[in-house]
Amino acid sequence: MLRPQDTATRERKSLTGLWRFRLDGAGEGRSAEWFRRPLTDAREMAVPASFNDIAADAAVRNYFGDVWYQTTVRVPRGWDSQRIVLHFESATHRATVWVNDAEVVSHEGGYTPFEAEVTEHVRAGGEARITVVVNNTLSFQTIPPGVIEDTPDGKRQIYWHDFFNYAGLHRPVWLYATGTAHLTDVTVVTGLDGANGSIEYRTEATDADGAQVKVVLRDADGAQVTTGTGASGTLTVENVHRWAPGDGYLYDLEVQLVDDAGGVLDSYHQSVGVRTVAVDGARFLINGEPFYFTGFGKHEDLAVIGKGHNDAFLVHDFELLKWVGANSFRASHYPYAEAVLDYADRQGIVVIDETAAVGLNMGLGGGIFGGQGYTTFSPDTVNDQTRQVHAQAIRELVARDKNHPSVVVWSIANEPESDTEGAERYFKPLFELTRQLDPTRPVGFVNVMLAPYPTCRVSQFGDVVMLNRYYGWYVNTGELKAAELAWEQELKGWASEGKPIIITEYGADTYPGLHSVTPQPWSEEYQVEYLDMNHRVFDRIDAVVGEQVWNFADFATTSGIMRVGGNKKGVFTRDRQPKAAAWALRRRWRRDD
Ligand code: BDP
Repeated sequence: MLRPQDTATRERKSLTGLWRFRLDGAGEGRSAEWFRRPLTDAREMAVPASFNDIAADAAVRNYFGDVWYQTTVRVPRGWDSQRIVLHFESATHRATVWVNDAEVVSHEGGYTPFEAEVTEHVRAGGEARITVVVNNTLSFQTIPPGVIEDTPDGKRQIYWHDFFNYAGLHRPVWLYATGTAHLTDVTVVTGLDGANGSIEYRTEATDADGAQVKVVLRDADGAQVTTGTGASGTLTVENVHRWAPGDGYLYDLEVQLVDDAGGVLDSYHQSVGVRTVAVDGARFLINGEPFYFTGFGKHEDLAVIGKGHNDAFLVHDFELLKWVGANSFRASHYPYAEAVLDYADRQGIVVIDETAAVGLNMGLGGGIFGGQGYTTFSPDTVNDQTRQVHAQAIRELVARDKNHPSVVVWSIANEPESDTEGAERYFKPLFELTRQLDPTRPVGFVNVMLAPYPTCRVSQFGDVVMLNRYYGWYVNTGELKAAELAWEQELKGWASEGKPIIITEYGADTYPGLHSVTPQPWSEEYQVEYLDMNHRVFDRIDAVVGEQVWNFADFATTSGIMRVGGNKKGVFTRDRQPKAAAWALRRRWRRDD
């Protein structure tokens, strides 16, 4: 699937704005066919945004079930005899879409795009009613998983991940037009050979019999570098300007479908960063050079709009990443909006890209999330069907993000149970699938503290070891000396495996403005000392090739006695003000400035 673009042959119309919106607590909308007419009893709702925090109403915030969105769009009159497509960048966690009275598409999974051709249901110049039912319930057969429990005061949605289950239409929605003969996919794989670069490209097209593919590569100034013909091929870029961390240099590959007479039937622009990624022993190499990750695990999380994409915060967050000296982040714990990855490409920020497989670990339930007493891998809980859904999530992630130079690792899950036979059986085929889909990038998963060295049975499948550890927070709380000893001992064990180790989470909840002379947990001083302790340990272990603090900013979670207005492990507050730790990290990560 190609992302909607405006090109010489393609045109798109944004459907963002205010839509009609209605909760469907009784679950009657589908059988009553609400899509057939204007939604009654509707309120207005912003798209893109999570719906949860927009209405000042606990019943909306905590709602789970079907919600209905509807808008009316005027199809551009110039789109006569064009192929017209309706495209959603995401719908969390699943959706079914109607155009006027016709059902056009359903999609499972809250963070990847889907679309439907709607040519036969609309008319250029005419109006079309678009209705979407979005459903946000989580079960053992969804990614991420959850369960609905009966309680004395009704049903309750439980899940095992530590962020609020924001839902809705989080990202832009588009109507776009192409010619009948059109490109459907472009893949690029880049290589380096001394001063030269190579770009291997593959294209797919539909209704394009007799048409030829031509490609034109231009540099960042728009000057033509080279051309090629054929549905696939390899281009050589002499004296290539490499894409590198801190130098987001991009070429533009224009792919054209051309008819016999030389007429351009379709034109699509794919940006290309020429770089290589490899694991060599315990080193992580970008362009053949050892790379050390500095940065954070992040979230898509903002006041009021929840997981709604926002360009102002996109730019601001990257400004803060640079200010603090971060060269990378993990798209924890789900695929982020495509605009984020495009921006990372342009800014030269490195990304660990993750599926939404978070919370496949019922052992984590206690204390934080409530749900207890479940077995993770069993025929009744996370099972073969879940694995199919998980596999599809991996397919859609790789299909969407395969061309981003910023993406250097696929993380197929965060903190699943990984010390059991069930886990080993569940994950082995998913690693194989990911490698088959993309043999060019290292694959890993993020290991949890409950499966410390040497008990993990899943890390054997990874090219890199990714660890989330909270020595000095969840264990050895307030005891940084004991934490340092225990942490170093475990890390030495992992280092003996000979793979690169990325610390994908370490962090301490910190209430901004809370201070203590003798650093106590929750104070700004403790967060600084906690990070310093971790850094001393990392600096003593050569196999550690990266440190990503949990978290970039404070974020919303379900309520509970372990969370004070959400998770407070942010180095920045939710509104992006620095805690003392931000300055400390800046001193460490920008020490050469
Ligand atoms: C890890 C999770 C992350 C949590 C974090 C924490 O990967 O999502 O928010 O710990 O407890 O378990 O703060």
